[in-house]
Amino acid sequence: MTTFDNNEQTNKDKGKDRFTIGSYRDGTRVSTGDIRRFTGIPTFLKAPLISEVKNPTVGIVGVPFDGGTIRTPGSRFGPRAIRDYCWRLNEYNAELGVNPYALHNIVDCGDIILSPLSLEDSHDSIRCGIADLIEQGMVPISIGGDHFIAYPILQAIHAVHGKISVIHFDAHTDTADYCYGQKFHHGSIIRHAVDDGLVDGDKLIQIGIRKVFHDQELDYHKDNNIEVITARDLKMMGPGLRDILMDRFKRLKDQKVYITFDIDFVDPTYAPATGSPEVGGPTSDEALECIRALKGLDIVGFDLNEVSPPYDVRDLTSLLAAQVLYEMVSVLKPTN
Ligand SMILES: [Mn+2]
Repeated sequence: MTTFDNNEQTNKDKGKDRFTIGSYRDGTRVSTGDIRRFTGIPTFLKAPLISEVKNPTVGIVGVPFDGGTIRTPGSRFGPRAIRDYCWRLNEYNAELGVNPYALHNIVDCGDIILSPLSLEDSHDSIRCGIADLIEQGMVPISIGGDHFIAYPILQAIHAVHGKISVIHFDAHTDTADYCYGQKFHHGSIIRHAVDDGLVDGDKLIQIGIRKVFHDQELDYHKDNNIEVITARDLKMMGPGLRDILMDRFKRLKDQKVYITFDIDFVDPTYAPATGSPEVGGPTSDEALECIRALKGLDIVGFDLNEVSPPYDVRDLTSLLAAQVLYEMVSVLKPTN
């Protein structure tokens, strides 16, 4: 009977961890460290479900809400597509020299159930859902959905950790005011986070900005001492980008830091599937280096938003988003 090693990185003892062809019972849960990872039920990072783990420490949850989108919806399908593409990942992160699966009890928490017809109800569902994960001892990583989801998440984070620092990756500032007569939408969440006192402006860093809608837009940033690192600034940092950013982040060293990552931060060549693509952005390599630069910070949560699979090309955006998610868990301080 033919058998195979089922773990390409850690299976040192050839006599152990072997399986037999045709064992479908074995294949319903297939981890990232398993060469059969293109099979099995897809979960975020091919992690077990929350119900399968005793003491989960990192909870990844889908937030399939795109009712905050101004023009181009579709990101409600983001969590599903990103789960599907996590089969490309493996366990060991060679760039950072870590195996995040060994440092954390990572679980897939399923999706927050919400109403596509009510921004108000969905706001409450997201806030309560994230609060619940934190209460259970998990660092929450939320997969959108449009960028509106970051606002109720920040409220839940603030309720536990108090005032936090925020690093915001995006092509846009998301500090717009009313739109179609509505105060709350995916382009105004950062303004609300600052105005509500969830984060102080001088503890907020925005990275990748390249679309400024009018000449007064950055006045809000000056008034609130918000640091802006534009896409051009990033490009000028060159190949030493990771170290330069790490240096810039040092001022947040003693703070609790929350990271919000809009996939439109990345150039549409690498991430075409998003509702508000802006050319002139970072490459996929530069985007991953930006995440790696977060290592060492006291990170209390992440979100990854605005992946809109209906606009994808050969699943490029889902592939990148899965890798971004993997880099996120790779920079978290050990939680178990
Ligand atoms: Mn955004």
